[in-house]
Amino acid sequence: MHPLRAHRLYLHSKPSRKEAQLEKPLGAERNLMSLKTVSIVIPCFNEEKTLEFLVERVLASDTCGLEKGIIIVDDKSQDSSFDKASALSAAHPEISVFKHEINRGKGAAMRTGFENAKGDIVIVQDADLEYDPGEYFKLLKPIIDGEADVVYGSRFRGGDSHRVLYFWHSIGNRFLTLLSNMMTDLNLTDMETCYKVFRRDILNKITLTEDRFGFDPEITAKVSHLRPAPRIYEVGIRYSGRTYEDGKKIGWKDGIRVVVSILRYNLFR
Ligand SMILES: Nc1nc2c(ncn2[C@@H]2O[C@H](COP(=O)(O)OP(=O)(O)OP(=O)(O)O)[C@@H](O)[C@H]2O)c(=O)[nH]1
Ligand SMILES: [Mg+2]
Repeated sequence: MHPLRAHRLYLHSKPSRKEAQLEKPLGAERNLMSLKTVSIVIPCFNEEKTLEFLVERVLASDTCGLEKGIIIVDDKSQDSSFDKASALSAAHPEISVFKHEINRGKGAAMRTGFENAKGDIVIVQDADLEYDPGEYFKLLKPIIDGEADVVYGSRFRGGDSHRVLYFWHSIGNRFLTLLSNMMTDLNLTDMETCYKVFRRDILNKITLTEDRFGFDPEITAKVSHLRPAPRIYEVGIRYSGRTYEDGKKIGWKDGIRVVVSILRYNLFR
């Protein structure tokens, strides 16, 4: 923090009117009055190693004063994920757990989560530890400030730290984002990011059908085709990618499904 600014905070904790306007764009207060709650939807498939730790971080996260509701959707895990999710829910009333009777994929888990999410804003949160809930405040800010309706957290923008991992995987990600951008005419840098944040009213306008990893291109395409067009923002986020030994599951076949979804939801609608 700038030394002068610290001095001001110490001497006069209340900022001048002009400073307050600089920090908060017009509309921020109006938005905070209408936006009270945030739902964090966590799709979970065999994540017993990370689920509890991840949920602890979600519980501790700064959501800019919005009340949190956490929805865990267990996608017929074969490990102890569901039991762990149930224990978390018993200990914390803000956590609800839903269970699929057969494994249906991330997209289907997200549909179950969205149907049960009551928040004014909805955040997608994977159950592994690749993304950091400590960044919610950054992702929420453009919506609370009244500037954005949708925010994507980009692993390829900004100066935050990223674990250095698979080269071809990152080329694949950039290719999928490029193809999606060519069809949607958006200049996203990371269409495949887990961190996608929506105002509830935007989600209400779209119907999702993809069961697996076609979820990301489908939701991106459908949001981009809405009229009036929602205001989409990106913020740079940290990323701590996991290795296949750590439990990474996504593979080249999922990439093909993503290509099919990009073409399908942009060209045939
Ligand atoms: N792989 C997979 N994940 C699922 C499924 N259903 C729900 N999920 C959850 O969806 C989220 C994303 O899955 P990940 O396998 O982490 O996918 P990813 O982050 O794109 O790829 P990784 O690099 O493998 O982490 C995780 O929280 C999973 O637990 C499923 O059927 N398969
Ligand atoms: Mg992951």
